[in-house]
Amino acid sequence: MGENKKMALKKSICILGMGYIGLPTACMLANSGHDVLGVDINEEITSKLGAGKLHIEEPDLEAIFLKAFNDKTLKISPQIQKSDVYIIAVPTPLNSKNKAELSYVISAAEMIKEAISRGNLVILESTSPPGTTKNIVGKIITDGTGLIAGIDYFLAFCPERVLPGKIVHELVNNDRIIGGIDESSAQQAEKIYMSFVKGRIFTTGLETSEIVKLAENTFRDINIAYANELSSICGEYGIDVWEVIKNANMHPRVNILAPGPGVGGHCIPIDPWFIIENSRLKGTLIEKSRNINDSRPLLIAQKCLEIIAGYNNPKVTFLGFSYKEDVGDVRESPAISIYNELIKKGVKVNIHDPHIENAKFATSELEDACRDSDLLLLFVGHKIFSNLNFEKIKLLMKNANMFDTRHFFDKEKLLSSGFVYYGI
Ligand code: SAJ
Repeated sequence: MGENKKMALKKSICILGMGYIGLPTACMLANSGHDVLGVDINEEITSKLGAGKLHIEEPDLEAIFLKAFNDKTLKISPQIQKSDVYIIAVPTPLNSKNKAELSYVISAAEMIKEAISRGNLVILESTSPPGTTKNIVGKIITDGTGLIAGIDYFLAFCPERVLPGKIVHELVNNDRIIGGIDESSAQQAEKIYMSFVKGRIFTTGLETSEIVKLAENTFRDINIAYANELSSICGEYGIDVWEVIKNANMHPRVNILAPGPGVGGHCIPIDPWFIIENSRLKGTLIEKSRNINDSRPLLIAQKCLEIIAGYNNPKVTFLGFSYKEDVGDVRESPAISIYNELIKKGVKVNIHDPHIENAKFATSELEDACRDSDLLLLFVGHKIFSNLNFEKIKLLMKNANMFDTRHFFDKEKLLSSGFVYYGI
């Protein structure tokens, strides 16, 4: 796009929520010719970002943030300002009743209500149950201002689809889906994303786009639940589930995902609940799959307890603790449930995870974490664990047991280093 055309499209954009999605999106838009204001209600976050420092770890984010920050195309504030476009990218966690906690979306919409003018565009990016954009965001704005979505202002839902650890790359290259309350709303939102997205952009209806997002993550959750169930069945037959999956996946239309110690993160374990939140169907496949995946950490903890049964003052060492490989995020990590169960049973637990900086779950250097340990529990296969020296590690341990929950290590190598190997 020529510089002139870019300038003609220049908008003032206010993004509410400076987390894993809002911040990278703000940087992208700020580096694509727009004037962006990043807003967050957490003053610790705004003061850190306002001083030019990141508060989250994500590959390649620092470079795009510093460019936008130094060019002054991205400014940070705890308060909203009048803008052409408002994008809501706040968390939508799950409450204790497995329902969407929409309080952050509600407060963001209430902030927008104070600033919005006729002709503006409002976009919800936060993953939400179907109907949220119109019935929560739209309603708050209409009730507060009298402005009607689709008539007086544009309203769209544009879900993020990026994979933590690859956010910057996927923000640009993934296809996007945009739902509008009407066609012009979808088109207005499309113009905004076109300024940095290289993937294709598809437009559809508002509720359709909301459910598309949930359907994607639910598909993945069900597939993982199937892999987990298959691993239990194969276990009963004494068959290696990894060998089964590898061979089944050679079929051109089969792609079974990997069984593991549970499903974590802020998306896959949550979105399936949003999809059924307002449905009258009972006993859904979606709910059963959730329950299968949620039962995994306890199964893993029980297996650990079986392995260390009979040892005096047993000690287990986690290799990796974050919810998935090569990220430092412990949110919703199934490792926490395994950890709590082992502690409850009087087991001493050490953690070695070079990606994590979390005061609650102190992680130690590899040697310290393995010293006098009875069992290494490979919870997540960070790349950094690929070249561990098992001969050296074995010398530090009291009992050289390895429970590899991800089929990450080479079993033969461990056996020849003198380890007893357990898998799932
Ligand atoms: N996991 C398995 N087996 C597998 C794959 C994953 O047990 O075969 C586990 C992981 O260890 C992890 C959890 O599932 O604990 C989730 O990890 P993930 O890599 O599947 O997904 P997220 O949560 O990091 O990102 C997902 C992505 N969604 C899809 O791939 C459909 C991402 O594209 C979404 O943008 C993101 O959710 C989101 O924000 O919704």
